[in-house]
Amino acid sequence: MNKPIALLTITVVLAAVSVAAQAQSANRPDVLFISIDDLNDWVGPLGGHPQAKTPNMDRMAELGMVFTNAQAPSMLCNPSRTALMTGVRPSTSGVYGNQIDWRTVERLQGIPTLPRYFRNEGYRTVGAGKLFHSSTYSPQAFFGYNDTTAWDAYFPSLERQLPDEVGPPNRPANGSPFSPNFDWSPVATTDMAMGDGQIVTWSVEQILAADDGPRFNAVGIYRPHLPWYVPQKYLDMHPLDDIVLPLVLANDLDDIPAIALQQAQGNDMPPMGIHEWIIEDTENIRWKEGVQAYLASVSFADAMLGHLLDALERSGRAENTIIVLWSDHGWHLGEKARWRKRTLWRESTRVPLIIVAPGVTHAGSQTSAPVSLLDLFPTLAELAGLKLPAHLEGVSLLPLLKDPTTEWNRAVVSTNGFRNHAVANARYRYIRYAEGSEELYDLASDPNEWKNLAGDPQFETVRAELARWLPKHDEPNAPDNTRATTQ
Ligand SMILES: [Ca+2]
Repeated sequence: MNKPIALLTITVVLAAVSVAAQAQSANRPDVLFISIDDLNDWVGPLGGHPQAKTPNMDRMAELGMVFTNAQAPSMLCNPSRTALMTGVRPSTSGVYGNQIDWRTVERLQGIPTLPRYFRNEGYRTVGAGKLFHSSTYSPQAFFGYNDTTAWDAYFPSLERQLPDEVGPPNRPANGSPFSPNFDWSPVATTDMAMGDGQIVTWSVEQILAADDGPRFNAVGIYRPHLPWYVPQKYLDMHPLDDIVLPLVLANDLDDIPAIALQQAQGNDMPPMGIHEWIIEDTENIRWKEGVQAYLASVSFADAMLGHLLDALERSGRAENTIIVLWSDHGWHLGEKARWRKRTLWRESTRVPLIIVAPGVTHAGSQTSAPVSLLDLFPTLAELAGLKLPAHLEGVSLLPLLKDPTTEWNRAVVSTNGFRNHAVANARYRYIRYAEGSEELYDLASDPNEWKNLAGDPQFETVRAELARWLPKHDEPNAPDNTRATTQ
């Protein structure tokens, strides 16, 4: 072969490779990545509360696949979100609390976060609202730990993930003795003037924007995070007199290790635990008001989701867009005499997870296979046809998305601080605390986790099988290095 022909051949080959790369990039699916903060299983597709009204989550469930046994990597915003976004477990990174800026943690240096990874691969990445951990805005407050290298555009800004919003004139409006954040109230404003309304308005513009190439649109909806301020119409959807309270067993805590109660109580605020204050009102009006306000906040968040799904339909790109909806952890509203999160019980660890992947998922499908939010990074990378980074500790859910009956002999771990873990498989949940005490629940016969079976010799094989999945390594706490205080 003479030289000119060789050069010509090389040029033609290079051009062909380049065209192929562009074609591959152009064919890659878009991703619409939606998180809803502090959303527990009180949503239509999971049936955690009989009065949940979430028509848009129901609609999304009809489009794709619902995971009915999805577990959070941790039960607090920062460790859960950091794990999802980096693909690294809390027990590997040492990020267990909200006071740790993951960006400075040694073990996570050089690891691309999920949106950064998609950006590196040629995606246009845009984000709005709380995606990485962030506290509400105030002049003194800390803004959060966004990956500022991950985005082509961000609302309100790379440094500030949450916009201002209107609250009631006096806080707390519910008369609670706790921080002004533990509050609920109707607010006299429109949906789109709310913080989430502003986030969704901006995100809808991004979804409708005409541009070429694959895009990764991320939207962080903040409600039902406290405070539960929503327009009155959402409270009207859940009349106070009809509110059904969660089931609570009177002596439920008698078979729980002392360390579990200490950890749960440590998250309440002095001088009195939240649940004590709630049930001080023997008519249960406070409890009903709290449940009503949470259900109303969930319905508000659902309405926000509806705007995003509508925009995607209008954009003409729905047929080539993967939609994923997730929450960072659950929430107690009185179950086990607890409010808030940060426990290893199912109310804290179980999260909504819905994935719509055109051409992959089947409409209206669901699976009870145990999965973790850690699995989202590899799943989305594989769905987009990208090479999986080596550092990921989750697994791709693609086999389940294709076929919900795929055999799935896995168990997944949720972590609440150093060496405190819960392990969930298809039927049981096993909890082990740092000092060695344990809980074991059979969800098939005891979905409320009332009867601790950890000491029952009949379940020794079950206990041992679950214990096998505990992390082999527990990284010590990374040092607190910020002023963040909210959850
Ligand atoms: Ca019990």
